[in-house]
Amino acid sequence: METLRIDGNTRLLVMTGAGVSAESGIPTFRGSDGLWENHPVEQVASPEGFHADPALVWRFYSQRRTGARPCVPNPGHLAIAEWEQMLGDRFLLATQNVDGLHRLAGNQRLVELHGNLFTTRCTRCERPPFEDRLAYPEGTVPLCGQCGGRLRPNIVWFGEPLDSRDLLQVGDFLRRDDTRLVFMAVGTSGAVWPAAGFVDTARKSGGETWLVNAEPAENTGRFHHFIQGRSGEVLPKLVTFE
Ligand code: BJW
Ligand code: ZN
Repeated sequence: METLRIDGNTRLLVMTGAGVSAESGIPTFRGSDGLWENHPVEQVASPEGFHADPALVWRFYSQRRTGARPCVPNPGHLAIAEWEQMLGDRFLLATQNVDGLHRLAGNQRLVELHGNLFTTRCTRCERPPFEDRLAYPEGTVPLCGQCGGRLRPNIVWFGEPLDSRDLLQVGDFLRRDDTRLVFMAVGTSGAVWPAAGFVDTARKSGGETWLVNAEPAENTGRFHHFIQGRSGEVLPKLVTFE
């Protein structure tokens, strides 16, 4: 297997997707049929879906919370946490995952692009998102204790913009010109934007690009290096620090 050499003049942006948590027991999105109880994912992960049937959407997220709660980081997460320890401010992790496992593994220089499964926010008032690990009873929609409005999962759904501060942080890191840039995508199908386009921004900044994935992704051709395999097996052996 190829190895990635990182010296004192290199910065590393890692971008992860559902595949990195698969070995922790969390199902991926497009691996099987992309359906949840016969509903297309877009129906339960979109503002239109929430508007049409908020109780159904809360049932979906309550199940996801119950499924993810007992899961723990796997060797792939732990390797990425170690890279942050080695690199400090020459490291950034942008994840599409909402399961919180990177933080549990120890990553702190972390951007959660699509939100977090264990936080909730109000659809009506400006109250900031708050921690919420509850699975709500079937058929119910929780209401805000401060304004009575409907609460919703703090997740970025299809058609919703990502937080501009998050995108700025990623963009700034990619465009820094003080060090050599390496961009690595792990466990992601490359189907969902804007994360699928980070590889192009990295290349425009002169970065070297790596993909680690169980199968070829939609944008494999955009990467300089593709390592096919499970992230829990590949990542612990991939990087050598010089
Ligand atoms: C392993 C493995 C192992 C398995 N080891 N590998 C064209 C251009 C640009 C944008 C668009 C476009 N068409 C449509 C859009 C917009 C849309 C989009 O991208 N749609 C595509 C589907 C076409 N994007 C959006 O809507 C985003 N917002 C946006 O663009 O806003 C613009 C805007 C601006 C101003 C105003 C308004 C709007 C938002 C996207 C939010 C995505 N949210 C989701 C759902 C959250 C629900 C939830 O979690 O509950 O996030 S979608 C779903 O996909 C989830 C994931 O984070 C995301 C990515 O999936 P991921 O991680 O890639 O998982 P999989 O399952 O697809 O792939 C796993 C991979 O791992 C596989 O390849 C396996 O082989 C591999 N693997 N085991 C290593 N052990
Ligand atoms: Zn409120």
